Amino acid sequence: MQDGSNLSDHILSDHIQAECARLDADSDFAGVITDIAESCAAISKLVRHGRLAGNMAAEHDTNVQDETQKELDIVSNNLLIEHADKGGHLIAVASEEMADSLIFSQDNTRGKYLLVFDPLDGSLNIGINAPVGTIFSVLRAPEGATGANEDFLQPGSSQLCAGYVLYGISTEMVITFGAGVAIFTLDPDDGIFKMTDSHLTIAEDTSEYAINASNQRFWEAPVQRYISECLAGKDGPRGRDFNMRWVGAMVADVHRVLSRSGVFTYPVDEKIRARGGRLRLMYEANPMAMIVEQAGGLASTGHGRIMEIAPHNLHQRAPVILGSKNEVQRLIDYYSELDSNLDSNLDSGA
Ligand code: FBP
Repeated sequence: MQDGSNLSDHILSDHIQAECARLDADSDFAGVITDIAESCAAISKLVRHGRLAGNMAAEHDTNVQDETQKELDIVSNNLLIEHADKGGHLIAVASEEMADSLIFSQDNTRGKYLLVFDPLDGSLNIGINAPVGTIFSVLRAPEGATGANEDFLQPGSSQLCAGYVLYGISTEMVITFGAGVAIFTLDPDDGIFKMTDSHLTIAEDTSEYAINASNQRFWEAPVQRYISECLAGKDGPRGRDFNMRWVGAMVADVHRVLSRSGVFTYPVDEKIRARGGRLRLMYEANPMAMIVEQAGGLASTGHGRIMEIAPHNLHQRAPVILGSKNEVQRLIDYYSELDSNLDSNLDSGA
């Protein structure tokens, strides 16, 4: 730090104040982020207690995505809502776990912001004591907003702030306000998020990728080509060996990409084409895309920038390819080649 203090002397609340001043944002905006941090510290405490806190992997009903909710999904969702409601800085929240937005105020007495989140990403990891996370995105409410679902349907490029909290070996918040990415580690001794990286950047090149390879038979041609070239290693066209990792929680997989470079992909494939992809646009793809772009990486569907998708549904899904610039660009190029071959075939009537 310029003043000679340690990086970890810079705590999250200082950072929020500094970013609010830079953005000329009001105190409600600071309040929104503070409430998220408090909720995530509470979720972290529960996660750290593991089975001592009860059976957090116990199954409940299915959510709007037709996915079984776990106890920790519901508890995390409730914690985020309770803190947001008590804080009083939001018009409404929307969540993976709720079909529709939850409106706190229709009379604009509660700030001008909307919060959308995946309260507990990577739910299947709960039962195996593996990393999980929370992903969030803060939007400005449009003029005349009531907090209804439609108010949230803004492209990722409109996000004011995006972040995630990884409940891993330590609890870390990775956050961007649109001018770089910072990491704050939760100090278990005093419960304060302290800065541990002020300017996270993703290396442009990488030899590591992440994909659920069990879907291989459903992949589109550009993905088949990219992965087969990686698998061919030194003997193939890439001339070097690649490594593969898959944690099965987007937060943990993207965190690895941010920490040591890589490409994370959940592309659309034949199995999930009708749904538009696997990962949710508003509270998974968009916030992660903003973080990755702010760290110098790329985030694409293969056909365009994730953050330029015009959403039509709170829970819509999107193909995701993100991470180290040069590798993501290579995959985009493979998609472009396929698209232009299809175009020229159509032109020639083939
Ligand atoms: P949840 O938010 O329901 O947990 O699902 C999202 C997710 O777990 C991502 O975090 C992860 O990247 C992906 O699903 C894993 O998918 P798969 O089941 O194909 O491994």
